[in-house]
Amino acid sequence: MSLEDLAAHLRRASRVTVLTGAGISAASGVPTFRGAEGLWRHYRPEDLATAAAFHRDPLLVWEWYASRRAVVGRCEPNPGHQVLARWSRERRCTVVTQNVDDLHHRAGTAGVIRLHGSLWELRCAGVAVPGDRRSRHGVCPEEWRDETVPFAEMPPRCPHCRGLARPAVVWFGETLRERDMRDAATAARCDLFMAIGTSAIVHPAAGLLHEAQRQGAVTAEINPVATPASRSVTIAIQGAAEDVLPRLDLLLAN
Ligand code: BV8
Repeated sequence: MSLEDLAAHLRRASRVTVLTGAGISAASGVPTFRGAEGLWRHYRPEDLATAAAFHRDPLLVWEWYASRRAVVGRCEPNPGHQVLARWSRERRCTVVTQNVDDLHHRAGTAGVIRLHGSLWELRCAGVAVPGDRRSRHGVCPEEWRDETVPFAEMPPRCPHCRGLARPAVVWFGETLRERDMRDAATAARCDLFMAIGTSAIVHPAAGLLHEAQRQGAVTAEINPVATPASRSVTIAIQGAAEDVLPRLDLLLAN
């Protein structure tokens, strides 16, 4: 199955859903998770992106998030983001992302469903800062956006109770926000489901492709390498998102 076949399905489809992972931001300079560049100070992401790691050493976890914010803050959306942004505005597709870099937003993508939160949003961790009697836990704001790099203070504090703040992301072992899961399940009821730049390993996000397939959708994958999903999709395009999406867009224009 070729890129032309995928373009044909795109032309015919009325409901298209795209699930993106770290691979779509690779060309922007955002390190992916798996593979050597995913490691930080010899920690695997799964070691740091957990509530247990945060309670064990909140400063270490915040230093990791601060280093990712510093990197992502210097990155710009790439042609892959830009094509999906225009398609979303033309109501040609719904974008569901696992990424916390907000590059889809910065590309102007309409109606992005963020499954795992954002590096640029914080919330109260509901715990006092160790040894700081001033900090107490009250009725704190749900979440707030903070794009300052570097932070004024480390670890960042809840502006309301001066307790610890935490990144407003979904950590391993934490459930996704019900609203996001519901919106993603609705989006999986589509004619064409495309998985772009994801290793299709992390659940429940990886399950969405099988959910869409189960409901009769044609499925496609864009990834330079094979993933656990490659054998089950209708069309597997081995290539980089920042190259394949503009070519696909051109085919659609003809
Ligand atoms: C949960 C936010 C209820 C934080 C993230 C079922 C089976 C097995 C395990 C589980 C299961 N259900 C639950 C689990 C446990 C766990 C899980 O899935 N573990 C994995 C490791 C096996 N899931 C959870 O804990 C979820 N919560 O289920 O709660 C529950 C609780 C307890 C027990 C049971 C149930 C929460 C998951 C969310 C975790 N948070 N991020 C942060 O970012 O700091 S996940 C994080 O990692 C990312 O958001 C993303 O989702 C994932 C990384 O995956 P990818 O984005 O795909 O990136 P990766 O680097 O892996 O791959 C990049 C791909 O791009 C590669 O294939 C590469 O070839 C390709 N590529 C590279 N360059 C390009 C490219 N493609 C295109 N173009 C290019 N240029």
